[in-house]
Amino acid sequence: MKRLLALFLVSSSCIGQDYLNQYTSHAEMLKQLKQLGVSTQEIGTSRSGKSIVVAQFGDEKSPAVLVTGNVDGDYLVGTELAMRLIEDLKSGKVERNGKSIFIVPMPNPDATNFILGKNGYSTTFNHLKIDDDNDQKVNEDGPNDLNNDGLISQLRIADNSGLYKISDKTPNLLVKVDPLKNEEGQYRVLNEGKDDDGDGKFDEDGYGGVAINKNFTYNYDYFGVGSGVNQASEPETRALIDFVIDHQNILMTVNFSRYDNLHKNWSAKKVKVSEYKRPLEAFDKMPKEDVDAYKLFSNLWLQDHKEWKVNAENRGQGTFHDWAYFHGGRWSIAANGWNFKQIVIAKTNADENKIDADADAIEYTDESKKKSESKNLDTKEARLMANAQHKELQGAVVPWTTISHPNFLNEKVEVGGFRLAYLNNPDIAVFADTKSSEYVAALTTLFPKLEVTQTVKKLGKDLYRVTLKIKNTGKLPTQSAMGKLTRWMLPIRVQWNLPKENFIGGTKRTLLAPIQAFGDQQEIKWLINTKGYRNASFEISSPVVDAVKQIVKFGA
Ligand SMILES: [Ca+2]
Ligand SMILES: [Ca+2]
Ligand SMILES: [Ca+2]
Ligand SMILES: [Ca+2]
Repeated sequence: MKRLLALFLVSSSCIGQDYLNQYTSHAEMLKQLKQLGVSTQEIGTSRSGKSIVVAQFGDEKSPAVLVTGNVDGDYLVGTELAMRLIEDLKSGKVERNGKSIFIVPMPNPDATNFILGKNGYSTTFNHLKIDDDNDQKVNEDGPNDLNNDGLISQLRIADNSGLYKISDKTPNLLVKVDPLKNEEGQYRVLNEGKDDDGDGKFDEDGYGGVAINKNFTYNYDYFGVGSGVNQASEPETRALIDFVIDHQNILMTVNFSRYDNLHKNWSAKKVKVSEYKRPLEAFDKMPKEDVDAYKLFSNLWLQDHKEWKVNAENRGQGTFHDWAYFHGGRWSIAANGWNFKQIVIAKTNADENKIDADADAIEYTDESKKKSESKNLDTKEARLMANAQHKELQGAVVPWTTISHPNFLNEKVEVGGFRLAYLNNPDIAVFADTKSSEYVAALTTLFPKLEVTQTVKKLGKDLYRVTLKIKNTGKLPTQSAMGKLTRWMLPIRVQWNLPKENFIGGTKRTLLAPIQAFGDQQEIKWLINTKGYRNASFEISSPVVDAVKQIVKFGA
């Protein structure tokens, strides 16, 4: 709904309309979920009391995928893709193949609403009032709107020792100088602000708080900026952790975020779990067994997003997606919601907006590519700049204007450049063709699936041997190796309905080692005293695998 509105605005005129209004606020999210008639529950509230909701498709206990949008806070795109998935599931545009899908579209509502608030200052922090720089003052120095245009953008200060210069090809764009080419800088670049409390530091203690995507327990950044007083100190963090722990049926999480582990997978150990040296150290890499699954997740994504040029980190410190795998034991995917290669530059303005052949633009070049190619690389900033111009996006890129700055009285200071939120969150038409909903739907086809064949043999009076061949015909193993290690993904269990006394060989309840994907199987035998029973039944299941129930007939 929001998307339709945005398309309308862009196609007619958006003069005077902050382009960020295209993005969904907390109140709008709740309203849209209600209008769609989606089943939701509150799983927690943010520091400022805003509800964190999960939308649920399918039942509570079936094998499931958990999708989160924008745990980061400043990656508003994530929420849009999560809302798009909810619409697409509701309308039947995408299937879930009998699996359940849980979606938390806005896990960090305080940061989201702050960005969508009065000046669009981009933050990852929740509303907790905290003294970031230990000067016994709280939130005393955040960014300032120095040119009173209602936006927080950038400052550039004329300085030959600065790291930035004006692009030869795109005059409004600053690019980094190449020290190896002995290029001279023209500007220092800072965010728009001043030293409000005179402590010599700029914007060191602004709004909030704790960055939720730095507050999870795995690889936590102790005393880091925004990581919180301790792991999982925040209600938003605990809401997600509790939800995953309470739902053993979540096989995987998909996180639309600033991180990406699809274009570049996590690194893996060279050995299998069984070869790990004891005592086990903290798991900094994934075990060898799990590599193929992540390749599968990548390949599915790359089918539709191969041309993307992704420089995002594949892991962070204290992030949700790292936690979900390395502590939670679930498959965990981090995917960017958009890429600058999606920004199409109108051909009619080709000369004005020409952005290729910009040899200055080295900031985003891929060093692994050949040198000759790097000369033709365009950059995220250049395309964003061209897009803002072409679409006349209000509040995305700001013309440079000179101001008098209290901390740089004798220097030439200008305000302008990029509004910081724009660097992560473009005009939403840009990511209209991200196949995010289709991707999540495709993931639901990968789940492990059991096929069971039974052989019953009479060995004597009331004595039978039952052999079960349990095959996994799915594309993922029945347990991740990490899930087995952390014990947060449960093994397959075979459970009989006969009393335990009737088992002469084997047991009433049996836990199985992981069954690998694509047809791997295990064979298990029981010796059963059937006295008093003409048949029995068993159930084979785990929270992440659909149960198989069969009856075994004795006699005949
Ligand atoms: Ca302070
Ligand atoms: Ca401003
Ligand atoms: Ca201070
Ligand atoms: Ca200060």
